[in-house]
Amino acid sequence: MHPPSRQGYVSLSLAGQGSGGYNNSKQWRRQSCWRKWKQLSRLQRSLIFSILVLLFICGLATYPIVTEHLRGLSDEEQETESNSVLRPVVPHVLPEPVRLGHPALPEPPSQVCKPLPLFSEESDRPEAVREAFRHAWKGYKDFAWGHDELRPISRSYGEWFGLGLTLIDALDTMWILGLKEEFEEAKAWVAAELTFNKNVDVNLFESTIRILGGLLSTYHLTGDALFLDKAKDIGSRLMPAFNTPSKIPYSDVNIGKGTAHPPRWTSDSTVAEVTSIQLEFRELSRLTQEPQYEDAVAEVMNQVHKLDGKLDGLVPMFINTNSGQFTHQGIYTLGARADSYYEYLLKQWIQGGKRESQLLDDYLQAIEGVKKNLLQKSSPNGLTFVGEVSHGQFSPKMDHLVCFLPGTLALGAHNGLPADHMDLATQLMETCYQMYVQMETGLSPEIVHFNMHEGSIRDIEVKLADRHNLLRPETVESLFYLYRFTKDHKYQEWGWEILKNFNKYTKVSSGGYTSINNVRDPDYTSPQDKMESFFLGETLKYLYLLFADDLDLISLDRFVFNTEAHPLPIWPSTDTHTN
Ligand code: DMJ
Repeated sequence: MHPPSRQGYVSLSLAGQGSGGYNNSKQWRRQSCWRKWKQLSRLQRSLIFSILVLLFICGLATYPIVTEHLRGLSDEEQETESNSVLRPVVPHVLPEPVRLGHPALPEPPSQVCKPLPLFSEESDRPEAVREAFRHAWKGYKDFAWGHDELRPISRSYGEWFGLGLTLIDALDTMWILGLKEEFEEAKAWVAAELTFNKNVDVNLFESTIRILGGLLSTYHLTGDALFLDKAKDIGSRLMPAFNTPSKIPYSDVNIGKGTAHPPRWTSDSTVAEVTSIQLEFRELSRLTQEPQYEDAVAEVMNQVHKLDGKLDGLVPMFINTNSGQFTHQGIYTLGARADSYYEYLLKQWIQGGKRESQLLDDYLQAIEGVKKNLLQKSSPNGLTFVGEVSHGQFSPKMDHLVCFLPGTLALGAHNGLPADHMDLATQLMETCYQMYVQMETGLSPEIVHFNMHEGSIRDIEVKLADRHNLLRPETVESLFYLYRFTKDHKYQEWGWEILKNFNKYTKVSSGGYTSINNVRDPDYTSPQDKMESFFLGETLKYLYLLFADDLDLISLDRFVFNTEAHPLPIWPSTDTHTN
């Protein structure tokens, strides 16, 4: 039945159609609508037409207001969520320290690492690093202030030495990034709270590179004597470590009692540890004009220089504090326990104005040793990598730690060492980048193994136990050096990808970033609940310097970075040596 069609009335019927049975064909519906339209009077038709036009105009006019409102609502929802669900109010100083290794129940990963809005502007990459730093700092400030490390998921902290390690490690980063407010807060804590008169055992190497190095570098950047005073205090408290039969230092020092000892199970120290404290102690001597610091660390270098047991300049991993000899010989690596020995040979030579030829000779010989014994190419794509030798057998294993090497090689070439060092640097840089891009999260695992047999399907393999990422800096550190020396923007692009993936997979919504256990599963990264101090001290600093427009910011012709990314001055050639 059709509605009555009378002139002067607008009547639309939406009721049942026609008398025939239900016909759903499009054609029937089209015809039926058209028939109805034709049955309307001219007045009815023009009225409907005008209403539609009016509705269309109103819709256009109100669209921006409506969308604005919706956007506002969703922002509010997001804020409510982060405040009430993911960000409970927690006092700065928590009553009970939470021991590392016993994490509180983690939240499901979807909530823990929920992707946050990344950055304001892709184009402002230095600002994106500042944002990342602020986010990391917020977590530290809210849940771990004055303690060693943030545990971002349990919103608590972990102690290692009980000396505010993250805060000290991050001081010069804040200065370089121009985060004045944050820097002033941290400085106030150093002035009021930081004391080394504490009955605690600290690791000589870690406290030298992070605390002594961090304080010295902050002193140089700011000129504030507070940091030099603190540096002198910790430096002198570390000296008992050198009271050993061989003068090769013990690994641990009690900075309150003034006693030192090796680890409980051995009288050995790690070679990288005893040979990577020199930049800092030498600088302390120069500033204080007190030679004992430099003397102590120079003695270690002189002894290591003369020792038997090297393989073409490559050192074993352990050295005995009684005999002063290498122990557990036969393993040669550029990774854990040996890495920064090589780095500090070159950097001491640069720091001292390129005059100490023994350091240079040892460095050059070691790089030849790397080329001869450790360098190989992977299959199928021929990536150049640095493996290990274990009792005469080559192993295609490479730690992420080895990725400091491209940067160090490039620094050497920049300082006049052979040009083929730069070629090797660019090849290894590509490999380190591939260790990131070939993973499902775009983040490198701690250790990789390279395939070498012909016909391999992929170049890189990762063992189950090696799939973690600790927010380490070595690759972005090398990207920084390579970019500074080549100006090739691809290195900035690579660093940008890495930063985006740190943001995507390791950023914790309530503040901070976390190490993860599995770089191979983007859906279940298995957060470890720990933000290492070097993420703020090194990783973010190198990323910032990689993106900075000013290529002279912390010029590599005036500063040398210690192994924890704390820049120390290259000594002016007019400087008199303390020795
Ligand atoms: C840092 O403490 C230093 O870079 C050290 O030389 C190696 N390990 C960490 C970063 O990975």
